[in-house]
Amino acid sequence: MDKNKLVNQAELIQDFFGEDTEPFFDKVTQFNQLMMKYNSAIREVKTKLEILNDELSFKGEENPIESIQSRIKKPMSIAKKLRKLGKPITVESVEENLSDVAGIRVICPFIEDIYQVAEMLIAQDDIVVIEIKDYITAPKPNGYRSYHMIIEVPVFFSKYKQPMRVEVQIRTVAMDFWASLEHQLKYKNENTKTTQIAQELKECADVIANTDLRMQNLRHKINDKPVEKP
Ligand code: 0O2
Repeated sequence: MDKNKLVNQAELIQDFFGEDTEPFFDKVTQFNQLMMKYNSAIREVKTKLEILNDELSFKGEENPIESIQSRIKKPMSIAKKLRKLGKPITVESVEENLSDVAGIRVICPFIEDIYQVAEMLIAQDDIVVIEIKDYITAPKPNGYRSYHMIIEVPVFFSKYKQPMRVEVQIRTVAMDFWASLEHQLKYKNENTKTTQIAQELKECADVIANTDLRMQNLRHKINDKPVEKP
């Protein structure tokens, strides 16, 4: 941002609060700069995924990616998570302790597409894998399924390059449907913790997982590939 604009904003805030707001203003600027960096990292990873999808589509293969969503964690969620981890709520602490400020969700048509997308991304030599959690092979007890990766991608700024962490969640359309609704229900109502509702949610997740597998097998039958047992 241009320096005069920053000084003007600082003066405005100072007038508004009627006291020395420099420390506050510094922190806000530092925080916004960090969020700008996470946004840039999201753009880098999103572009990589879009290129992979375009290339496969060009080769005449079926698109492994249905859609890509992204989000930057909100300041309040960042603060809550740092508090939960018992870490200081400072800008430095965000970079040091959180890996999911920048998040990308990749929605794939079929289960096998998830692993193909993950492999293609990991194979790129500027990507460093920090952590993988495969909640498809080992679903969460509540039925949640998704493939999670924490990766580091280098982002080139005007005077330096910085590796930035991004959380990538990859899941099928069906897994996403379940996770979105379960998230909504959990957010709206604490009752989802009651055994009966939790049990029903888990059953729905299992039905969906079975449907995912059947759809994949149908794809194999149509394309003359080996069929997997549920
Ligand atoms: P948001 O708003 O999506 O960012 P941690 O992230 O370290 O607190 P954990 O369990 O070690 O927690 O990380 P994990 O398992 O990789 O899960 C992180 C994210 O996965 C969550 O982010 C959710 O987006 C998603 N997720 C994990 N479990 C569930 C689940 O049971 N149901 C649904 N709907 N989503 C889930 P956040 O930070 O919780 O939320």
